[in-house]
Amino acid sequence: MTTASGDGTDKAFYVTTPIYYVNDAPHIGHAYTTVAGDVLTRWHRQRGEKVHFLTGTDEHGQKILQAADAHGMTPQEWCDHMVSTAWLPMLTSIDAANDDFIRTTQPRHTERVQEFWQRLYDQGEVYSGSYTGPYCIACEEFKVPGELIQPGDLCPIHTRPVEMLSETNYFFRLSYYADRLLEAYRSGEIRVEPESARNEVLRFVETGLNDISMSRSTFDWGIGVPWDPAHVIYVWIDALLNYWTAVEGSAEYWPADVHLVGKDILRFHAVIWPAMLMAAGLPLPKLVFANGWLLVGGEKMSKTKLTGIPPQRITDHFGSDAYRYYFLRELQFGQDGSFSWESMAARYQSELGDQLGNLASRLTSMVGRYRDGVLPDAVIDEGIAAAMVTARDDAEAAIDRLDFQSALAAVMTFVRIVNGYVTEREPWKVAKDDSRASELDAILYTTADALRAMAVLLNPVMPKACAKLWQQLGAPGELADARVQKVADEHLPAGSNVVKGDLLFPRLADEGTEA
Ligand code: ME8
Repeated sequence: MTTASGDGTDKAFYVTTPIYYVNDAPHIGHAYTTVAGDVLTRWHRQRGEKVHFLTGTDEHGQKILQAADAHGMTPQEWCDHMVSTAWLPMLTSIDAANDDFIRTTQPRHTERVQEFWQRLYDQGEVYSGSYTGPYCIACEEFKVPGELIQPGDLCPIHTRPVEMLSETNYFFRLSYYADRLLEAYRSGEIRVEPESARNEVLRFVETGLNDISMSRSTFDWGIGVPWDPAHVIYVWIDALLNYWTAVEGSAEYWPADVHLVGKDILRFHAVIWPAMLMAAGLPLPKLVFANGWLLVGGEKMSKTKLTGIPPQRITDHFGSDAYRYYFLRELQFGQDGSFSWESMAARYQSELGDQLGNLASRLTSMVGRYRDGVLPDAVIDEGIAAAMVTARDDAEAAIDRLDFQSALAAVMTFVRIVNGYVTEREPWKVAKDDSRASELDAILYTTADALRAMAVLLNPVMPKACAKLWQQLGAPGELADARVQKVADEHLPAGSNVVKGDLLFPRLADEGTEA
């Protein structure tokens, strides 16, 4: 059953990722933001909320045009090729459960973008003017001269030379919205997180805003400016609208609850986008959350620097569950953090294999051996029941802060506590003494019920392993219908058929875990 989202209305909890450029194939940096969005989405679904998760691709602009040219294709052919061979398969390899996938070349987007800008033009929000400044094609953005890296006038994000671009085109009067933006940040109408991102945005807007050019006339791969066919709409101004066009601006979804973005595109989302919405008289997204850089060997992963690792290289070896777990457990969401094959392998073995997987296999074999696979009737140990409540409460609170690392730490602490409980109670010794049968029943029941709770709490992160665990425990009903809020109130029924199935996280050969 689907109920309303947490705010008591029928509006869905609406989560978005950036729409990614299709000039190249995805790497683990893109998958990082998408995994975070997916876990947030699945967590809210596990609460029984109505959720809408959007991701997609950004297909216009010079960068895409250049990539298509370099491959001898038309831009549309190139986009179609990249979406079907690289971007959609990426979602499958990380097991993303998005509700929609928007492409900015789809008519549902292009038509609404044109309507949106025609309206703003008619209202006098747009004027014709000219601008000259340093432009980075990789960012598709004019740079402020002071932020360029010297010597050589390099883009601070891509460390490659910018071009001087001089254009006569249309401008959106962004400057007019500076005060209203500051007011919206201060009142909490739009939240920008983490704190470092909020401070950056405040500092940026407090110094005053320049109007921004919203059209291009030197190339034609874009959405036509409706009142002037010689221009196309600037790719960013087109792309940002995807969050709104994808849901047709419907009040069932809009405003978005969370825009997840990388910190490279924070200003677009926390400054330009809300100003566009203000100009159109539309409600602002509630939260823009900027994740940090994913670093590899100390460097930001990047397509342009050719340091990108395709997600599939990791999921092929470790599986999608471990992939999803690792990136959210290892890195503090909102801060920079490093990926390495060694730390991935270490977490897989120690936390998933030796802790969670081992606990499940110990329990299922013991119920098989000592109770013929039938879960005995008993009451859950009080200490474990209390630890279960703590794990749930801590994880719930952490998810509401988008602190995935602490949420997972809370659940894994519970896993360690239960492992410790089993080791301390020594059920293998208790089983040798028939007069202690009810004590053995209590240990088996407590452990099985704790594993049930782990399946519910970890399902948003590791859906495949949790489905297996649910089935091995003989838990009733669908895992998807087990509510995270009730995880400590509902219990496994006595008599459940417990089966020892495959190991949840089998030991892996070293092959493929190159440094
Ligand atoms: O900017 N670490 O698309 P893009 C963490 N089309 N996150 C990373 C990352 C890294 N090393 N590399 C990429 C665009 N990301 C625009 C967005 S939205 C209306 C338009 C993630 O293909 C992060 O979310 O360059 C970053 O913001 C995004 O990918 C950039 O993807």
